[in-house]
Amino acid sequence: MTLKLHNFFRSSSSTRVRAALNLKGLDYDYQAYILRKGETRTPEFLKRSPAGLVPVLELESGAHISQSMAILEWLEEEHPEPALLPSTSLEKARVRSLSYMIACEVHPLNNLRVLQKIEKDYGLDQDGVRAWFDHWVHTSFAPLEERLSHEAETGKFCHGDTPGMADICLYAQVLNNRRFEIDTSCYPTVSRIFDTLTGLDAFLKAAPSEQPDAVLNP
Ligand SMILES: N[C@@H](CCC(=O)N[C@@H](CS)C(=O)NCC(=O)O)C(=O)O
Repeated sequence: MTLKLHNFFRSSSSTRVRAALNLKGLDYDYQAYILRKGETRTPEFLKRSPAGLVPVLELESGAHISQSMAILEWLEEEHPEPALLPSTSLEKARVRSLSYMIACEVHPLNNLRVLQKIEKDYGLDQDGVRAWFDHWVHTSFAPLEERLSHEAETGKFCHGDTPGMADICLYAQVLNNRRFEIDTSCYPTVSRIFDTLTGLDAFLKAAPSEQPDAVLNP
C-alpha cells in the first residue's frame, strides 16, 4: 500500500504523523508544501482538504484524511502493531488525555494562521507574538509536567516503557517550542522523555531538519 503524506517539514502536526508512520514501519511518499507561500490554499489542495491545512494523508484508494490525530487513530486501527495506544480503555483515555493537552490546547493557539492573525490584526510585534506562544505553552506544559511526574503510569515514556501517541505529541511540540526559543527545561519529566525520544530512529527521522524540504526553506 502506498501512502502519500501532504505535509511541511516544520509543521508540528506533520511531525506527529511522520513519527507515527515511522514507528509503525510504514513507507510513504513525501509531498511538500510551503505554507508561507500559500501552497495549501490552491484549488487543487483545497479539494484534498477544504481547511487548507497540512498534514493530509492520501490513501491508495484516493481517500484523504486530514487532522493529525484522526490520521494517528486511522493508522492505529489499520496497522495495530506496534501500538500507539495501550490496551485498556482507561489507559487509552489517559494517553489521549495527555495527547490532547498538547494537540487541542497548545498547538491550535500557536499555529501559523493564529500567529499571523494576532500580528497583523492586533498589532503585536515579534516580542508580543513570542510572549503569546510562551504563555500557551506554559499554560499546558505545567500541568502536563505535574501529571507525568506524579502519575504511576508514566515510565520511560509518557505511558509505560514504549513510545506512543502522547510521546508523538510531546516530541513535536517540544521541537516547536525550541524553534520559538521557548525554554521548557524547567519541566524535568517532559525533558527526560523528550531526550529519550531523540535517541529513537522513528523520531529522529521525523524531525523537521531531516525532511527533504528543510534545505529549500532555511
Ligand atoms: N489540528 C490540525 C492542525 C493543522 C495545522 O494547523 N496545520 C498547520 C501547520 S502545523 C497549517 O497547515 N497551517 C497552514 C496555514 O495556517 O495556512 C492537525 O492536527 O492536523
